Amino acid sequence: MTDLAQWLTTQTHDHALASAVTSMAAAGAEIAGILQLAPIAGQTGLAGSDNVQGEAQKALDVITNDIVLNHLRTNTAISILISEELDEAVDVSSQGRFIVATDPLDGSSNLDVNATVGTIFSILPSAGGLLQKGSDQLAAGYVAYGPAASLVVRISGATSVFTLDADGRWQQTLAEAKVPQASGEFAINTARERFWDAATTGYVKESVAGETGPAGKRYNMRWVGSMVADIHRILMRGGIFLYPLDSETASKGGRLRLLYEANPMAWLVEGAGGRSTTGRQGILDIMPTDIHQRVPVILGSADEVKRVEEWYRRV
Ligand code: P6P
Repeated sequence: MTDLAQWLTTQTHDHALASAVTSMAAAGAEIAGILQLAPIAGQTGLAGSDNVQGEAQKALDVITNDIVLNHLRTNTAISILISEELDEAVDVSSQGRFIVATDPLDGSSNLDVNATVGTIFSILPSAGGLLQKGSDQLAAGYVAYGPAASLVVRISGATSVFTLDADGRWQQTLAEAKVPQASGEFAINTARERFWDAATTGYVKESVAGETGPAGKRYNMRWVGSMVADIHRILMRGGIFLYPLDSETASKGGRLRLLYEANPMAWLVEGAGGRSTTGRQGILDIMPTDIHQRVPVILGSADEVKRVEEWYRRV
């Protein structure tokens, strides 16, 4: 079985870039161990502080951010860390060639109910500065802490999946993830319907109409409320994830963050043959204006994403 180190040699000749991925994978392996015991250690509660998003930080949001930072500080290839949990970008190594943007524990509100959460990361060239398009990413990945710990990572080729073994090593369990072009499964928080725009409303209504409607097939709905869990399902069996711009999130530009949620997920999904958009623009084409910028996120099976884009052209 191929492990992460062996796979990386087939994906890049840039040992420094490979080491940046390796550092994030090592942080993920350490976090996996901590999460398994967190309820016993009493670490699923609040930290008593808020992050830059104004969201109450879980103790593990802070702990996992520190773990990521500790791993990156040992790697001179890393120049800067951008994190959901840090108001400002943090300098790591002056001669580093890569910027890492991360959500160290996405979906942490699900920790209390033991649902899958994750660490998401994006790796960009330091030369490009803090604000670069997603298409400038050099690598991206996430670790899904579920029944198994899964590392999903892409440099510039295929999106590949690794599973953490009993010795703490990442063993390749899927060489090339493929998002099926067609799907009958959508993921959206339907409790927000009253805030949706006409395109989202039209797309969901068509899907719910099933065989009797214009889509002409039956749909199912899944929503974990943890982006890593929902995206991993879509990478594994297809589907479409929607957190569209709505009347409540419009003033902030959307709900999910561009640099360390939308961009890395778009990189991974497109590397697996899927498609990503805000509804009106490709996610990877967005020029960021702020390191914590929020954007609408619609991504997954190409046929479904194209149907949403058609709705945005129509209304
Ligand atoms: P809602 C988790 O807080 C998160 O940032 C994503 O992981 C997830 O997809 C989304 O928010 C869930 O949002 O509105 O359903 O709680």
